[in-house]
Amino acid sequence: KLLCPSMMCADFTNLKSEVINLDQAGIDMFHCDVMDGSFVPNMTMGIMDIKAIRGLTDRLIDVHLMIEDPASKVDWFIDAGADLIYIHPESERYSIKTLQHIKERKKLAGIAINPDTSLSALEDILYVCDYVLVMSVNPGFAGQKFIDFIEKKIDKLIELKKEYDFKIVLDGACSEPIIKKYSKKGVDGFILGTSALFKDGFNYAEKMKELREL
Ligand code: S6P
Ligand code: MG
Repeated sequence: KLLCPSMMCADFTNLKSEVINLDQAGIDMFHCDVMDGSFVPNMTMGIMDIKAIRGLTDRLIDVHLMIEDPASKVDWFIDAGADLIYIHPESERYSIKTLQHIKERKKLAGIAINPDTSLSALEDILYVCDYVLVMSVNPGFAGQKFIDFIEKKIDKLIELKKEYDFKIVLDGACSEPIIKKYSKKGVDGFILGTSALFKDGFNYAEKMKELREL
């Protein structure tokens, strides 16, 4: 399974050692949450943070864009060093066009789906997705409660994986029991925030070993 630390949960006063420690602990992908204070009621990481992380690691970096009008900004994040960009179809009228643009730039393209959003209107978009990020909290903050009814969406997506070629990643309150349950079902990856990795003394190497074994 893909284990992706949510960098907004890291200690930014020590960003360099956080990146190096997480890299050495064997994480798969650095998850960078970008918010604009408009699509979601918060602001977190930006282009400079992504550039800084890019300079410190060869591992994959994904950027989760929780912003209005992502089409006009995806290039900024690709130029900053992102390998995978998630856009929200809720804030992008031409998702397929934007995802194709990401792929033309030789990067991985993903959609992120809010708990409110049903899959029924999104099926055609799956043709051009390398990744689908299912939100199991309302986007904006770490440390929220897991929204259980997204399980139905996950089950449908696991069915749809037989027809389309994408990976499913779960984002929001991914605790040990959730990771265990959903990886058994067929979810490919998990975003690790305060529920699984950034806690208990922050020994990343030890925690990552535990999480791998789940
Ligand atoms: C939320 C963001 C997420 C969180 C992550 C935190 O808007 O997209 O990536 O950072 O879910 O994890 P946790 O375990 O604190 O909920
Ligand atoms: Mg996220």
